[in-house]
Amino acid sequence: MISPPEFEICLPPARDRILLLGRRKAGKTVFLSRLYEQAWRGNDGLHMRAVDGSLHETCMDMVDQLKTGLWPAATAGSLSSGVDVSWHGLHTTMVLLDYPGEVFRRAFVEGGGDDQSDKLLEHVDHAAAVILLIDPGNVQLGGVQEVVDDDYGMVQAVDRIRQSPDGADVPIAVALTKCDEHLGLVRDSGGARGFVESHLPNLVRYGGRMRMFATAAVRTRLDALGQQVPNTQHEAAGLLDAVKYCMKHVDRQMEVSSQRQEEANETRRQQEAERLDRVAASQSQRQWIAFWIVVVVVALTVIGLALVVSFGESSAENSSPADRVEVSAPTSDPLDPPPEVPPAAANKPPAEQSP
Ligand SMILES: Nc1nc2c(ncn2[C@@H]2O[C@H](COP(=O)(O)OP(=O)(O)OP(=O)(O)O)[C@@H](O)[C@H]2O)c(=O)[nH]1
Ligand SMILES: [Mg+2]
Repeated sequence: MISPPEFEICLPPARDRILLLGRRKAGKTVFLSRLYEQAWRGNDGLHMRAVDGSLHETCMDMVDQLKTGLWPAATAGSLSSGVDVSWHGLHTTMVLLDYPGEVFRRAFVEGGGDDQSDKLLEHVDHAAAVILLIDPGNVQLGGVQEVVDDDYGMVQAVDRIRQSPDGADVPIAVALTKCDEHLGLVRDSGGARGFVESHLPNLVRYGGRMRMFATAAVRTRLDALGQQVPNTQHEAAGLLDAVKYCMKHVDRQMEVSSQRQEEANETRRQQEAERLDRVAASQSQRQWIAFWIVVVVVALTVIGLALVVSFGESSAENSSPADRVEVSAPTSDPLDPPPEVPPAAANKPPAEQSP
């Protein structure tokens, strides 16, 4: 029986996806659908095509809904889809992912442990590029718990990325969302970088090299009831720039990742071959040992039998005269004088003979 491998090579996870990370209401769904719609049209050079139709349809439905002045409902389930991305001769397949913002909180603030947040962490470990979606309105005006998501939660996320294999070079773009509305806040801090540095200094400390973008997936207008509703008449701003920044670095990142995978596969193949060699060697060693045991046993048996036989013969030869002397009745030599008859026997009259 072939024993299991002695140890496994731990392959670094393949980095094959652009990930949008953001808390609840950060603007993930609006960002993703507008980004996809813009890139699907491809006017700006960057083109995206969902591999399966569901993401394409969901994004287009969402954009349609925004056009009618409706915001999306909070995302209930996770949606991920492969997307072919091409830009300036670079072609990559990536996974775009949308999920409920609560999952982000559970994964990065509450320590995970449930299926959905574990899945999100797995996506993070496979990220070739990450876009952090942060609503500046939440950072500056949100309650403590809401700010914790963007401050502590984001720090946890970038730290995980930076500490993971090859994570130091994963491009991280920080997209400040809803800048149609919050542009004033961002400007007051000296722009997107200034805003992040002054309001989220730990993000910069743990994230290292990152690029900040002020983005607006839609503009807003007031409806008849005085509510802010989406206005899609203007182009989205900054979405494609964030993805292009990622694309510039992602190619190299994915190359390194696939090289590592290849090297790890090669090492694993070699170790497997060595293990099989060892198994075969020990099997043949065992067979030889069994063979020699049989040979020795047979040889000893033959020698033993031969000894018994030869001992029997020689003892038969050696022991006959003696036996004869001891066993046979003593014979008298004809030359010997007749044995003396005891006097009583000599005088005894001969027994009467019957007629
Ligand atoms: N002004 C403005 N508001 C936006 C924009 N994008 C999103 N919003 C607002 O932010 C809200 C949340 O946006 P979503 O895209 O649903 O946020 P999300 O991150 O997907 O939220 P969950 O699905 O709950 O995690 C929307 O209902 C809008 O009110 C934008 O580009 N500009
Ligand atoms: Mg959503």
